[in-house]
Amino acid sequence: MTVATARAHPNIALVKYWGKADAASNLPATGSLSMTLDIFPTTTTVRIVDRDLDRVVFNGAEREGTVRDRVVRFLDHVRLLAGREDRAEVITENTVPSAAGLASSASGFAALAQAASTAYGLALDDRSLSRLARRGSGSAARSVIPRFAVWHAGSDEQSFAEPVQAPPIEMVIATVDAREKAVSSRDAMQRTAMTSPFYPAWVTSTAQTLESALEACRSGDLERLGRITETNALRMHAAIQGSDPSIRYLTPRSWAIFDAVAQLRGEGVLAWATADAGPNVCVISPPEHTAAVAERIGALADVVIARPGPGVRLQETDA
Ligand code: 2P0
Repeated sequence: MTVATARAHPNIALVKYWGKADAASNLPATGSLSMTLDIFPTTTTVRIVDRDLDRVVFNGAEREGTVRDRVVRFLDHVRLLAGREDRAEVITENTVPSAAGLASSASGFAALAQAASTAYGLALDDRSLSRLARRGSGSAARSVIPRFAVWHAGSDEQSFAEPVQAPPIEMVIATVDAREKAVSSRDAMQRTAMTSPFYPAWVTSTAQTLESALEACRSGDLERLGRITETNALRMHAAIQGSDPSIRYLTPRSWAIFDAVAQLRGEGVLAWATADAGPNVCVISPPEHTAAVAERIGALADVVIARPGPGVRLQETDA
């Protein structure tokens, strides 16, 4: 096959990935746990072409510079695996509204891993595909997997994501601020590891937290998983804020949402908040409580509801 199209969705971590054991092959310092969303897919077509250079088109615009370089480095790895040298055209349509503040690197590199490996004639199993996506962006390893995924720390061979069973959860995503963040997660992760005195405690505690979260998943203990999710996110932000120079992603509006979620819990609504490397807040709840969460949080920010979604899939290529 010389052309392939694949689609993948973003994921939000319940136990976060924040820090690398190895930057070259993108091995995480700790494992993480996530929900793949059913909204905002990224669709990528990779076509082998008779050209001297790779071509990268994102939402209709040809890209040069760092975005293209990162895609070319990824294609170089696929070519190494496939023992090929021919160039490719990569056409990506990303539907994450920039206003939603969700990163597109997870869905983007998951879709690219599937499309590129197929176009270059590699038939990868799920583990190998997740390991490949990991090299593009750590969190992309998890977007290969449907619904809920655990991404393991360890060696290159060990560090893939695989499915886990979890209690029924939906997510209310609150957009607090859609502007591009001041410090990218890749840079902030590195600064945290290099300068935050809380980083070693973050790594040690998160390894234990992941074990507890997996236990909560196995026993279907939603309340335990919810508490773990909120605590783990706040610990990550504490470690980030401990960097020098300090980085602060959460704004007063983010904290207002955390407060509203705590208030909802006080009223008997099961809801827990998490936030990534930016001010937006995601709130998990069982399906029967999602409407109450969306209504309360919707008074503070724009909200959209996400449910557990599909893993990466090949699609028909148009034209
Ligand atoms: C996560 N984040 O677990 C964490 C929580 C953001 C906050 O994974 O350098 O874009 O490409 O491996 O995957 C964002 O980091 O970083 C991220 P790279 P990535 O979802």
